[in-house]
Amino acid sequence: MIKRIRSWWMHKDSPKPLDITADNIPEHVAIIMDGNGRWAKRLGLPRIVGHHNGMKAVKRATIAADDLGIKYLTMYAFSTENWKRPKDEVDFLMRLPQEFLAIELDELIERNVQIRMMGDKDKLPNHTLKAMEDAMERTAGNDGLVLNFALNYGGRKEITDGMTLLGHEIEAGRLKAEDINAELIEKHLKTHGIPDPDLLIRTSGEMRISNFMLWQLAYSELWFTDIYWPEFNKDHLHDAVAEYQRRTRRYGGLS
Ligand code: V0D
Repeated sequence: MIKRIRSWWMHKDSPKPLDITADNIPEHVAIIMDGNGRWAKRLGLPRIVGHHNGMKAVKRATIAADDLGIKYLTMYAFSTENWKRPKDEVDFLMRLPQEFLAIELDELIERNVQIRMMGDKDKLPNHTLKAMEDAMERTAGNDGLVLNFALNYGGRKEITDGMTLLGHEIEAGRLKAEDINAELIEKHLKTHGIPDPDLLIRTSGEMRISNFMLWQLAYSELWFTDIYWPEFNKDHLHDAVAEYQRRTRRYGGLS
């Protein structure tokens, strides 16, 4: 007998019982939030309107993930390559964390969410960093959903920086090359303490990893959709999780 999560039956805006079971919810979902600019262009709007509506989709995805019992949600908000965009657009993007937190932080705290950031803090404007550090501090004692923003993040840079740290430890005589293993490498990545993503979602039709969590996605299920990120809502997350469960269904309790 397949057990379903009560809240899905009872939710008044959920028209039909969902094809999701409570026993195999992905612990960590990572999302490449692609298609904000294309969504805006299709509507004849400036790109920044797409980014702004993308921010609203971040909120929807966070609430939907929390309601499903997902423990870690990692969102690719800004890549190490995004600095190449026009200065006006970068400046606008760098104000979104403050704006998001000003609107949403209280509700996220009520939900016991922990806000974290993964990426290089150098190059981020002070106002961006301050808003995020304040939110991280205020939510550090929470033990609910971990909402992890990848910001000024790149997978190769993450691995390169980790290898530099290991190199320094060898130079200092604290480590032998033979002692390097996967566990030690993981400890030197920006995700240390966070399990690998079970499920990667990418919107907007591209079917690439694009330098996101290269090490951590080694065994993740990948789910792609043509919809643009600003259109993303809980039904899309439910579709992704339902597909994840179809792929990983464990009959008879053996993995
Ligand atoms: C634009 C789509 C939320 C992707 C989502 C600076 C591109 C909307 C945040 C955010 C961005 C980051 C940290 C935080 C709270 C919120 C965000 C950026 C871009 C890059 F603590 N949305 N969002 N950050 N976009």
